[in-house]
Amino acid sequence: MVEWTDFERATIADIFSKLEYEVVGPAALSRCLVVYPWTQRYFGNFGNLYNAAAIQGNPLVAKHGTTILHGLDRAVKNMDNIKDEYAELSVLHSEKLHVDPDNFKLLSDCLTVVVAAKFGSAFTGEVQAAFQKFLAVVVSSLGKQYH
Ligand code: HNI
Repeated sequence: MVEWTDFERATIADIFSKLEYEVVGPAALSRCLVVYPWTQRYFGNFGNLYNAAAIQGNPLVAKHGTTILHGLDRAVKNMDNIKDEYAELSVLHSEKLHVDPDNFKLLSDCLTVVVAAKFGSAFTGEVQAAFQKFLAVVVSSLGKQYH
């Protein structure tokens, strides 16, 4: 059971309330596919992922990036029970999609970069610490089915 301080709860709620999911989700997923090209292997049915421009302009990448942000929103709304909230998604990613769980961390780091760029100086060390903690719980919960 993860303990959250009032500051952490308020910070996570504040960050997500200011994110445009249909902008940030596609930006984070595109960045992950560009920076860590082996993650492209799971999206073989997404068409053209030939280079960074193709990835950034790919409508299926954009749609799926938005889906991922909505997936994260479920954790934001249920911070005291993220593991149960993600039980089904963890099974899906491990048993059906066979996504290597190391990739959850890579995607979450790309999301941090995108969020940091958006918030600029407001993304202080304390804010980042809260955000990283939240993402670490998400990554661990999504990976639960693997261990
Ligand atoms: Ni992920 C489908 C959430 C990381 C590959 N993923 C989903 C769906 C959600 C989701 C929600 C839709 C499920 C459904 O249709 O019922 N994924 C998340 C979250 C994270 C994450 C919250 C981490 C922050 N997924 C990843 C990573 C990869 C990944 C890192 C691969 C590198 N996900 C997939 C694939 C699908 C998927 C592949 C199916 C996509 C499709 O539409 O075919």
